[in-house]
Amino acid sequence: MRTQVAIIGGGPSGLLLSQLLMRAGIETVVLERQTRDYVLGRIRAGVLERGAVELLHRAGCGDRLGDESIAHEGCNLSTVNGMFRVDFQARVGESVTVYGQTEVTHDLYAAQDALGATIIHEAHNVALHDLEGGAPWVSYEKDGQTHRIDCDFVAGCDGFHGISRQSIPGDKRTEYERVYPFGWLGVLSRTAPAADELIYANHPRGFALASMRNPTLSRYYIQVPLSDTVEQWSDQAFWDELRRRLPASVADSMQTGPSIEKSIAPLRSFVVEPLRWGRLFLVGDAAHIVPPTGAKGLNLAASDVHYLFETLRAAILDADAAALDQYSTRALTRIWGAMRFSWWMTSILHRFPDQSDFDQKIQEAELRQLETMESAQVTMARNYTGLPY
Ligand code: RFL
Ligand code: PHB
Repeated sequence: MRTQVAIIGGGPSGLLLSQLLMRAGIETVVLERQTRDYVLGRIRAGVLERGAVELLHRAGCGDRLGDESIAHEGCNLSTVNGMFRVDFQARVGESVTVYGQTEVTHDLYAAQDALGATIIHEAHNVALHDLEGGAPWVSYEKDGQTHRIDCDFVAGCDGFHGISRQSIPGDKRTEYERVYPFGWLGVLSRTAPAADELIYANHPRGFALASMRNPTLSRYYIQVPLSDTVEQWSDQAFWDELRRRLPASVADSMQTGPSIEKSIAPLRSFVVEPLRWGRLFLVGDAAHIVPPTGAKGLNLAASDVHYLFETLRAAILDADAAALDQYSTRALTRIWGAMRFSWWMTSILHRFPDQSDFDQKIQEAELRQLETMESAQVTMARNYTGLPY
């Protein structure tokens, strides 16, 4: 088989890139290791920046998003001293959009189906070849047979545990990493959200987040030690702990119910540089991971896709080979901005096991500044609603 762009990974990055390229008249093939149902079953992000929303509209898959999403003009931060709100609209004239990653992925699959896209699921042992030359190719196994795809470019959209990043020789890439000493236990429940807007809570027992997907579907998280397992946490234990960490006014009236999904995610900051090796380009979680505290992972994946789409379009349609050199630098500037913000949100909201009294006082001072200083709120609101592309 031959195509112009071979895309490894059929998550949001890979599908959105394929969708934009196909609409520009560029051929793609997407290779995904899992089944479609498995990809659609993953519960992840819930908050979209304007840039991501606009890109989804540009890709022709914004109809349901336009109808069913919820605009949030601010969010709440809860501390031992009470709760305060950061008004995004008042501070920077922006909002965010609440719409689940599951729905985004669903819409992307529907749009890809409508274009007749080639998406090969259950593609195993994907390997990348001759990335440095002018004629790269990709091999994979399916149903016991080995297949070959010849292509002009490879987009590595295969997430943090994919093979694309590993295909860059170790001495040609630099990895920057911070691993946090805790994880998030998340629960999805068919209950009305606890509040109209998200609540990020800093509590002596650990961080908590009250989020949502729609008026009847809620998403909650609590900080847990990395040694905890999902089996240790009954629904009742989860709700009891969440109630302790949220403001009493919210906890007392919060609806609870059976969990539809329950999982633990570790928290990590990670970036690889550069994002290009010959004809391979890394996109989304394959290139970087942020802790979910800033709601940036999916949004960064979208901005990477935007930059790579522009790059490939210029290289393929306008024969502008120089454009290929710009992707990594352009994307990394925005990536490090989101890295800083996600690290900062994580550091002011969680309890660290080795936190000294000094660290504790600094954290309280950070939160007090955010509560009382307009300039601090402007910086937070600008980052949360999304740095410019
Ligand atoms: P994905 O979604 O991991 O998709 C990669 C795809 O590649 C496939 N794959 C392979 N395919 C072929 N061959 C191989 N060797 C392969 N290896 C892997 C995988 O099966 C998969 O289908 O990466 P992508 O597309 O870059 O998208 C990134 C986002 O999924 C991620 O950044 C966000 O979910 C992060 N995130 C959040 N982001 C936000 O912007 N806002 C949020 O509110 C937010 N909340 C979250 C989050 C992530 C979370 N978890 C579980 C990590 C909350 C949580 C709890
Ligand atoms: C979510 O709804 O899953 C969510 C929202 C905000 C975050 C992280 C996750 O910062």
